[in-house]
Amino acid sequence: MTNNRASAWLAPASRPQTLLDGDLDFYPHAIHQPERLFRQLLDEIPWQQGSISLYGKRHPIPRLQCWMADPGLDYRYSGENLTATAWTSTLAQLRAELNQRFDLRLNSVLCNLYRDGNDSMGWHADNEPELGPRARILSLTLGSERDFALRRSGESRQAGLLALPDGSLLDMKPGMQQRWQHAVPKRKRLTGARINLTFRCILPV
Ligand SMILES: O=C(O)CCC(=O)C(=O)O
Repeated sequence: MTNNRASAWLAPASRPQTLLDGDLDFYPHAIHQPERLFRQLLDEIPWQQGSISLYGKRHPIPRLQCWMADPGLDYRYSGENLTATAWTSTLAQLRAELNQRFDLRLNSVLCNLYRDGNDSMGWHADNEPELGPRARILSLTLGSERDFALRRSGESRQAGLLALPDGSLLDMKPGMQQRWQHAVPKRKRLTGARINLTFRCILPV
């Protein structure tokens, strides 16, 4: 057992499954002790109910969320302005480990809490201008397994479903957000909660 502070959460490096012609790397077991990390984050993150505007009316989004980022890095996402919350110690540590492992400069994370299978996320690509044209996004799943649906940009037909287990990591490579859209569909019978963390790098304006 290593006591190395640099690997408090990440499991030893492993080879990913490469999908979508190289646009997506999938690490099924990226976190050790994912249950502990899930419980800690459930408690530690100041979860908020966000809303979106549809035809002039505001509607609650079907999940809780929190935008955590370096100071001043606010984000416009799904028509909503997200104000940066300061890093919690756990997420600061996890970000440092991911930056080191993947040689990145991640400066923000969108945290989503799917309370049960009624919570979901609709089709979209993370292609906001703040991410630049070559966005690289690391997406971590903790808790209940959920399906990650994929379709090609500009098509309405679903191309596939990837089951994301507890402790898994997706490395969405530059170009994926331009070529693919993704969604987390409802699963009405599912009672367990899931946390998803999408670590991003917001570019200076
Ligand atoms: O929950 C997920 O796996 C997807 C999250 C997502 O698409 C996003 O945060 O933009």
